[in-house]
Amino acid sequence: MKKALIFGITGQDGAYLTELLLKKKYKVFGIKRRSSLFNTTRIDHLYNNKNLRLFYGDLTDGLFINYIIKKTNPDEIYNLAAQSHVHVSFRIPEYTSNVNALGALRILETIKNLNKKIKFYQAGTSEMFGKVVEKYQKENTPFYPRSPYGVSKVFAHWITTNYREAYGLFACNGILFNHESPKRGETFVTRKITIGMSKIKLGIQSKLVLGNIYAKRDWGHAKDYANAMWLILKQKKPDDFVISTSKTRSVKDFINEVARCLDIKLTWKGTGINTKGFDGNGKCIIECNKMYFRPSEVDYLIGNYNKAKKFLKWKPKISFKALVKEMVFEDYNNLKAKYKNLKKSK
Ligand code: NAP
Ligand code: F7E
Repeated sequence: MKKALIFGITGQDGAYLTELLLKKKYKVFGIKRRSSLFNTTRIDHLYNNKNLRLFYGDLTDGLFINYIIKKTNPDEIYNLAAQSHVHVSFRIPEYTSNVNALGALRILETIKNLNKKIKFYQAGTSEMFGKVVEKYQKENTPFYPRSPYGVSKVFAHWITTNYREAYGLFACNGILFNHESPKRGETFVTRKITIGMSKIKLGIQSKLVLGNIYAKRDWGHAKDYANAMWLILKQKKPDDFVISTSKTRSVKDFINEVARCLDIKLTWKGTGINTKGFDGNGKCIIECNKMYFRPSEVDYLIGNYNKAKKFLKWKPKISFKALVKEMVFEDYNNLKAKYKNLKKSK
């Protein structure tokens, strides 16, 4: 039985990857952080699976990392743990770097010292391309990160490459473009929109306030992307892969698709930060505020996933429309049920 150790198991990707690995009959060890509230909601449905075991731990704690890798001695390690919010990284750059950059180094150094046969996956990101220097970003497109988050991930990328070249580790970088799902964190823009607009439709929120709605992203589904992570470690030789859909859309396009799913007749007026969205009754339901703008922004991302297609036989299966529909359906129905129960209990 293959053993996998997942750092970041309680996050969006951790949940999809755990489902996949358990289905493939892996024994899965996962690291969860100590928190004053429950933080295992995304994997609670897997709790009774006898092949899943969770440990408390933190990527900032080198002693723990050494202990847990020694104890579990996995075949594969997936490093999905990160302070993953770009805007927040401007406020806590040192912590972001400690977790995202040094965290990866701590794992690699332990693998090097304990068991060089362990395969390692590093969760890299399109944010490394930042102010893009090529129309379609691929594995050898130069990086130009635009946030402490992006910079921390560039370090993690190159230290992974360095340990592969210097010590012969089976260490791989996935360079994943934005991927979303109903399990997406609620402060990322897609989930903020599906929740906010569902609440507006249900009459429990009057307005959705956003930042730069003209930024463009290449959005895929997290389930497809978790599958790519597993395929990357299945290769004969360690390598790096871009995972994307090769389509780009603005945040405004995402809002329009959500409005369509919720049957909200949305019209727009104004430009730039003064852009406003109105419902069928002429009521302003969307506006922009400077507080959600970043000190430096990534305006445009679109990936070229040809290498993954060729070597991993991977391609995205879930379309943009299906992704938005699934997210809206989940949020709208859960909020409707919650709101109904709240009304009853009053
Ligand atoms: P996420 O939902 O924010 O999950 C991050 C995970 O890391 C959570 O389990 C979190 O624990 C854990 N974590 C945070 N700080 C930690 C620490 N100090 N020690 C141990 N664990 C810690 O992120 P995601 O969307 O699943 O993304 C997974 C990985 O892929 C991240 O590294 C992210 O940077 C990267 N990535 C994401 C995307 C995307 O579009 N989703 C694209 C490219 C790359 P809690 O649950 O306790 O917070
Ligand atoms: O922002 C704009 C914002 O926070 C997307 C992380 O998973 O993907 C994610 O990073 C865009 C940006 O994702 C709001 O300025 C407008 O241009 O959803 P986001 P992100 O920054 O692209 C990459 C690949 C990762 O690796 C990261 O870990 O939307 N935007 N208004 C807003 N963004 C947020 N969060 N909130 C707003 O109100």
